[in-house]
Amino acid sequence: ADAYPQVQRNNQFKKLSSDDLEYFKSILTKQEILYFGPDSDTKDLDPFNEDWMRKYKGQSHLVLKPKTVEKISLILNYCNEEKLAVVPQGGNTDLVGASVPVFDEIILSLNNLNKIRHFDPVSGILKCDAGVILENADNYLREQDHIFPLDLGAKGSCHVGGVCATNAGGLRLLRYGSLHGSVLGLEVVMPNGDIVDSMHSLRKDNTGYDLKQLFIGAEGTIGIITGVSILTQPKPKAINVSFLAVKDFESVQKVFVKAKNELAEILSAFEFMDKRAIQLTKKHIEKDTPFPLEEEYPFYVLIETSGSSKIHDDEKLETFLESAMESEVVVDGTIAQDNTELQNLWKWREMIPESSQCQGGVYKYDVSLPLKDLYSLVEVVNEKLTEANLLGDAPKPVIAAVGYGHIGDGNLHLNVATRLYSKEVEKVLEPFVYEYVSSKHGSISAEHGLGFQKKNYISYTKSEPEIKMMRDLKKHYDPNGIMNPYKFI
Ligand code: FAD
Ligand code: 2HG
Ligand code: ZN
Repeated sequence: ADAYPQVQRNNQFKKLSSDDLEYFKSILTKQEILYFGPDSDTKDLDPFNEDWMRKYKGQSHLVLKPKTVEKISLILNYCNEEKLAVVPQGGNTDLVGASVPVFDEIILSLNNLNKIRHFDPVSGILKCDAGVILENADNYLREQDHIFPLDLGAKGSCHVGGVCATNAGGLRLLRYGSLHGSVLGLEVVMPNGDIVDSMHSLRKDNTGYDLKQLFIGAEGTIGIITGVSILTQPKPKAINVSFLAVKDFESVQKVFVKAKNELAEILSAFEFMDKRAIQLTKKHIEKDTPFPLEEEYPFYVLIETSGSSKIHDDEKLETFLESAMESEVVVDGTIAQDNTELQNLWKWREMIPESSQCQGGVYKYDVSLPLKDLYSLVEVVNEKLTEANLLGDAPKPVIAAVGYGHIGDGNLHLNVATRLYSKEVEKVLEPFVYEYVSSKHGSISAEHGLGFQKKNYISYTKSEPEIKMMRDLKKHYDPNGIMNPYKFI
């Protein structure tokens, strides 16, 4: 309660009793229950109570890790009857405080529901449990000459069900599209314990409402996803990565247009980062940057191509780069010569979230903005923090405010890396960032969701009728409000 003075525990939720525990023990094995009594230190539950950024921490004493869908159904039915609040949890890599309890909610972890169910190599459709780790699903698919249609830096921990619950976008959305398109079916346990089997494997199915969409991006506020049916993609035979330096943000946009036109069907990622993001990452990973940082390169772009013919793709990329450098849209560039170099170039992009988080604290804003306005947010935030005398060498709290993200999706990540979490810094940033995004007709959450962090700010992007419709849906399916309370809805 002290940690979150702005919210009160809802006393309509029951506090866990010994009878409740006895019930859970009667349906689960010892390996499926992690419990620490009311007077005990819950330190061993920190990995479940605390989020990846170490910004949010709940006080749950109980983690349930059921191994079957039927047990999840029994648990939810009981919690609903008894009015015990529940937080569904996947890999706990969420970045908006959605995956951890706020008070004493029971954590329902999907860690033990982790089997691949079926793969059809002809259609490319994978069916798996929600708790399969994304990287494990991708490795399994690679053995079958396919890939998962989503990739992100947290792949070693996040779950297939977790990425669906957040509707994660990731690094190749521009090529493979959103999960709203590639997920073909879900299996869901509703708050009353009903199991809704909607594990379809049809590309086309226009028979009424597309119910699975209700759970994709719902952040565990309506039901628990237990199974996922998803269209996967053939494994590309040739991958190239090129890292480019450009002189201003206008050139980032010019390179993007050029890449769409000239790399066309083989373009699989178009990411950008500013110089400050690279400086921060260099400090963290202690490696030599692809280009000397003394050069005045304010922006960097990572372009990936994926195709079926190496000779064809190499030629296309080289021609593209030559002409981009000739026309001075690109001022410097390198192409990975082998897989190790390719991985190293990707590191300069994928390590930014960790590099901005590990210095003490980080304020993360994940926004959609029209491309022409995308970087202006980073500039105004830097100005505001400087004006407030909060940015610079210690003891100032802010180390750097950096910008990077998925240009192909119009998605900026603004990370304000700090030496500690500070209310003073937060006050400068919020609600300013949300107001700014709203004034440009953007979205205050492009891909990470709303969670606890943005619970009070949804109206900056959604209208009153839209919010009402969401509330009505929530009330209808979760009348006792037990699913992931205190979050955005
Ligand atoms: P959790 O963090 O455990 O949970 C996320 C939300 O989903 C919570 O609300 C939780 O209650 C709910 N939930 C989880 N599992 C279920 C389920 N089975 N049923 C119902 N609800 C459930 N996101 C992007 O979009 N793009 C990126 O490129 C990206 N990169 C990242 C890189 C790093 C290093 C990190 C740490 C995070 C990144 N993210 C990114 C954030 C992203 O939201 C998560 O990594 C991922 O989507 C969450 O999956 P998870 O299994 O960890 O879910
Ligand atoms: C990414 O694109 C993720 O790397 C994380 O979405 C962004 O940490 C962030 O702000
Ligand atoms: Zn992202």
